[in-house]
Amino acid sequence: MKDDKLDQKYLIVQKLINSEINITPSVLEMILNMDNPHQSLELIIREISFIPQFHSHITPEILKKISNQELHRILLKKDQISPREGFISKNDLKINEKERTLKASIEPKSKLKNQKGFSASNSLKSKETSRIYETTKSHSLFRPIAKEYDSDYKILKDPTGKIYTNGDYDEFYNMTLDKFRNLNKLMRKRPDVLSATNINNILRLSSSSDVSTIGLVKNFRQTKNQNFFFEIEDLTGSINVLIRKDSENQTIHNLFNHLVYDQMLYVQGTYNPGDSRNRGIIFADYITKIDIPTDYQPNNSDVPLSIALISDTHIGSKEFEEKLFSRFISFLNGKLGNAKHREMASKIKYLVINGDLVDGIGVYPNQEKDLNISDIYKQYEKASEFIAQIPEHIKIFYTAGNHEPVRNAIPRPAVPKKYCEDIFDLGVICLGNPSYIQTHNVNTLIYHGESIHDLNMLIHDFNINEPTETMKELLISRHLAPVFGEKTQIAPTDKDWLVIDKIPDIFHTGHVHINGFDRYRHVSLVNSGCFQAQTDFMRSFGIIPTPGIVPIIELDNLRFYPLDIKTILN
Ligand code: D5M
Ligand code: FE
Ligand code: ZN
Repeated sequence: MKDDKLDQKYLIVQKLINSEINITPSVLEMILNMDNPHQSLELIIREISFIPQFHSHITPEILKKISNQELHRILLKKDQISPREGFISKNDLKINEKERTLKASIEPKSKLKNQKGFSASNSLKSKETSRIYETTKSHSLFRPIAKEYDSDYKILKDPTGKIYTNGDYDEFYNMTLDKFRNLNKLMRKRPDVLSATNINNILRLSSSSDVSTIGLVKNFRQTKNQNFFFEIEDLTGSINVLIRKDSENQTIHNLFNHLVYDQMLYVQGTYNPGDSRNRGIIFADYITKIDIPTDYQPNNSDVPLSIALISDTHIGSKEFEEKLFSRFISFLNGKLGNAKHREMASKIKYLVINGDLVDGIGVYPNQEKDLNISDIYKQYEKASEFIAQIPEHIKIFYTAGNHEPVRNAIPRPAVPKKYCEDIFDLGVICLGNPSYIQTHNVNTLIYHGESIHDLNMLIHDFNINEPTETMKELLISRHLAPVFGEKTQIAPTDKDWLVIDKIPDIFHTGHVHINGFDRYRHVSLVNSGCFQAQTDFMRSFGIIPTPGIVPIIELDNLRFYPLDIKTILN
């Protein structure tokens, strides 16, 4: 081979590496034999990106899909080659079965879906759904890495089908019992909880003693002298607790400031038995909530994939930000933004839609005037039109928010198939609220966020603009709706589905329509904002939503990017 041909070959292979395209030796040779290999290659790349079967390998078979005439037209138009018809004849393009594919692209080493050959990936696709398979129509350089990997997920928890309730007293009782038992178990895992006695056993003591116990907060107030007074109860009784305000410990002040009824506390101190006039009381020197360990180590994936988290699109509402949402879908298809955006989109393997996908009907009084689609089936039809445009290699999980056509009380089952059959058929996994999923080893707790407002109302430090602060308190409580009897409707079920027994790696909420990103003890906290502009209802509350910002989390290192769709240039 002449030196300049070797150089050409080197440059062409480099270009293919940069474009993450594989090529067979015969096609490479064919291109090198053209008059202007570089321009020809570019034309071929552009043209084959329109071929649905093209994945990431230029093979004779793929070239065959470009009709002779078409290829001639492209190549001749630019005067690239003399019309040496032979090289694109059917015979010349016959696939050589033994031909080895040149590894021009840097393929991930493990868990490749198509390790045995590139043809496998095509056959794996197309069965499951009718979502789009090729995402590269207008961006020949968009080759999603995520397409190279099989999805690897588990539904760890989904209340759907397990939460029927009659609303009777026994069910409330059983749920509270379950809440107590589970939270008690979690509290006892703390290393500083050495021994904890039943409250009834403490009440029986007749002399002053050192004690420790665990209970749910029944009452609390600050006394005249600004000391903190609590009453806690367990399954055996209730007891008063006092902790001095002059305690050195700032965390006690924070704990008290963030206290709500029904939260679980561990109390350690000296018990002073009562007398005929006063009940016994614990003078506490140490109090704590359950919390999560300071050294919690999150799980991560060993493959470079990402999860995108959205919620509150409110399709059917006049305020649905349709253009913004379409832009997000273009982004997922590698058709929005620059190379960096395409790289980000390329890794997305999972998408969570955390409730309020549709605006629903009859969710609040006079909702009709806020709707431009007032039929729930048509709202879902519209939703499925969008979802159908999401690349098929992205696995979608959809949980039920308070606008979905399903009961309002939590835990809430998945939207019944009769409403969203099209979405089911597109391979979307419909789940209840809350749900727990595992994607490539990373655990995500998906909760719409109903109780966030309750905590914001009850705790001065919290407000709607900083949802992750409230989310931290939910984690510290190890419960998604720690306070009972506020605005959040909680359905009585024998098991308390709202206990956070398993520490999530990602905790995802929506509902407030305001983005938030933070970390708490290595747990990623995300509120995914919305795709709905401010409604009259929000205006009346002074709520300023943050539509079009999508949190994307890399599963291999848990780094997150708040992708602001509004600011991406085309
Ligand atoms: O919630 C729409 C918006 O209204 C969102 O910003 C949360 C807010 N919202 C919802 N419920 C409440 C309560 N109970 N108090 C205060 N603010 C609330 P959506 O669920 O989409 O209708
Ligand atoms: Fe919403
Ligand atoms: Zn909501």
